[in-house]
Amino acid sequence: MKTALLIVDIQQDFCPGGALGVEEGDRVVEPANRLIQFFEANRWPIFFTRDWHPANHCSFAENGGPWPPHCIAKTAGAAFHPDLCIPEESTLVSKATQPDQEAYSGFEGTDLKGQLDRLKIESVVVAGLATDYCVKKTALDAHRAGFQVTVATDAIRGVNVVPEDARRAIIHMQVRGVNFAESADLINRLGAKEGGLFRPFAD
Ligand code: VGL
Ligand code: ZN
Repeated sequence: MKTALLIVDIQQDFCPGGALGVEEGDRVVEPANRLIQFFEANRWPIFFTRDWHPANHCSFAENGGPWPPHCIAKTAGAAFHPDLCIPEESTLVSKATQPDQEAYSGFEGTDLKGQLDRLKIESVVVAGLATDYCVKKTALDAHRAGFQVTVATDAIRGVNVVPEDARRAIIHMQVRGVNFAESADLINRLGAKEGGLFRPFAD
């Protein structure tokens, strides 16, 4: 089964100190990098989504939305975390780029589905930020589009506007048929099953 990696919104504004900092958001970088390097070593497709808003985006509080201004296109806050590995071959997916449209899912208003289909992808691994918004919506849309979906448990963190939102989001995804696994287990399993470079992790 051909698998792609979807890295969701690991951007400065979603990391501690950012405009919409997620608690421990930067902790996803290390496990995400291990997944990225594994996919890159196998020459399997990698997609990076990014929240890429215009300065007058409808999700910002000044325009009646729920969020402080964040991930404004081309600003430092919209940049990927500086330690995130971005292989040259990978594909960038910018979303929520229109002033009057919110898009938590990497599939909303983008050609992500078309790109995955053209590559004959059947399953996706999802990691990134934030568990209770863009990771959730992206994973659910991927599942709805017919892909087998596995979310890397150690490579996601939630905003938790309401305490336990991230935990509830995980249950919601599980009920809908999304799978969950630790990144090291995923790598070992994909390496063994799909004939990928097998680089088992000791821990
Ligand atoms: C996100 C809130 C607002 C996300 C994006 O990437 O999860 N959350 N915009
Ligand atoms: Zn946003």
